[in-house]
Amino acid sequence: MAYDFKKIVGRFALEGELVSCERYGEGHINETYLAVVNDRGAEVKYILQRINTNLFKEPDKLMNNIRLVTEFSREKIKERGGNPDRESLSLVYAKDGAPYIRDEESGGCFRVYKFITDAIAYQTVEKPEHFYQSAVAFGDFANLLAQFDATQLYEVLPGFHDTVKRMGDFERSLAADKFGRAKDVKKEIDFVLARKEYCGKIVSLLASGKMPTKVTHNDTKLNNVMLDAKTGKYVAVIDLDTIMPGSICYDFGDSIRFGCNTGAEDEPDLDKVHFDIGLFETYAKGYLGALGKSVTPAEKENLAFGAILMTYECGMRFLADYLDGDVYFRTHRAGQNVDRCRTQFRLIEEMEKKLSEMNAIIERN
Ligand code: ADP
Ligand code: GN1
Ligand code: MG
Repeated sequence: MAYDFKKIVGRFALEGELVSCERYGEGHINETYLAVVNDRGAEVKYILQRINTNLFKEPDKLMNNIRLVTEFSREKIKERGGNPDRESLSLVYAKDGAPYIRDEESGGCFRVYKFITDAIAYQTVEKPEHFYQSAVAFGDFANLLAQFDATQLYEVLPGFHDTVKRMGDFERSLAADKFGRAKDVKKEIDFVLARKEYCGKIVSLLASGKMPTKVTHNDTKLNNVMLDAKTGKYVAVIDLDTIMPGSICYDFGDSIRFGCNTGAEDEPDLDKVHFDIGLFETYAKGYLGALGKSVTPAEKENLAFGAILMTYECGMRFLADYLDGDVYFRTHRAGQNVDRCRTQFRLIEEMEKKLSEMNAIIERN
């Protein structure tokens, strides 16, 4: 789809003339663009995103969450003497004051963020120190939001990490088998079904109150943190679409799922895909160190299991999306969602063998 970017960017309260607007980043959900503006001779960058409204059906509510969270975190960062434009995702509001616009021509909903300069969102762990920094970033982010009034937040994607619900969705995709693809992924389907007992564990701990429900990020991949291009230190946590009530076991687990993989999330050669327990310890140190005493015993007991659960959930979602015809996660080639689910299942097999070692690491950190 070709958009009239000049017109779209022109509706936001920013100075200057649009020079270029190109696709950017490797997110699976939104359409992200790097917009470069010439402001009286100086080039200023912005992130323009078309919000995925297939998924976020109520952009008003989504964007109100993001407005509240970013305004809150900007204030907190100012209080601690930091630079809010760099250390927090910062919205550029539309000229009418709204946090996003609806483009009449394309029907698309667009938002603009200030570009976080001199920082990188890594796709894989190139240095353990980077992974450590992402752990501290998500830990600090959780601390920052601990004082945020969660009742203000709308649950944009209800049951996002409710694995019992996710299993229901998976079974519906399997029963429908819309494209006759189930026969090609029998082994993968059996892998999911054999582990159904994983689904209810954290959900029921939260429901019974044995584990606290907290404001969580819920999409804690390494490429959702910006690290300083020079020092490698963390700068900001980004991708705030999924901030909702949840468990820190989800946030911890999702970081491990992505970052402790020695291969890419969609690596077709499974010989390259292993669970790196050294990186697990690196992340645990950073995350638990940042969270300090706020972690409860029930959370601590389930952090390592959370890594298996989040990997299982994500693998199940990739497989369900393959069965549904690749409609949810952005794909660039045929079979990419199958490759993605296979890497997740390889990681699970290895984590299952190392669960007691993983728990021991959590214990000593
Ligand atoms: P998605 O929801 O599709 O994952 P993200 O919000 O994570 O979209 O953005 C995709 C990518 O764009 C990020 O991984 C990062 O590389 C880049 N990005 C997003 N926001 C910013 C920002 N404010 N400054 C610099 N880069 C950004
Ligand atoms: C999506 O938006 P992105 O690429 O950061 C997805 C996550 C998955 C992840 C798998 C809103 O994250 O839940 O874990 O892909 N986000 C949403 O890489 O569904
Ligand atoms: Mg992202």
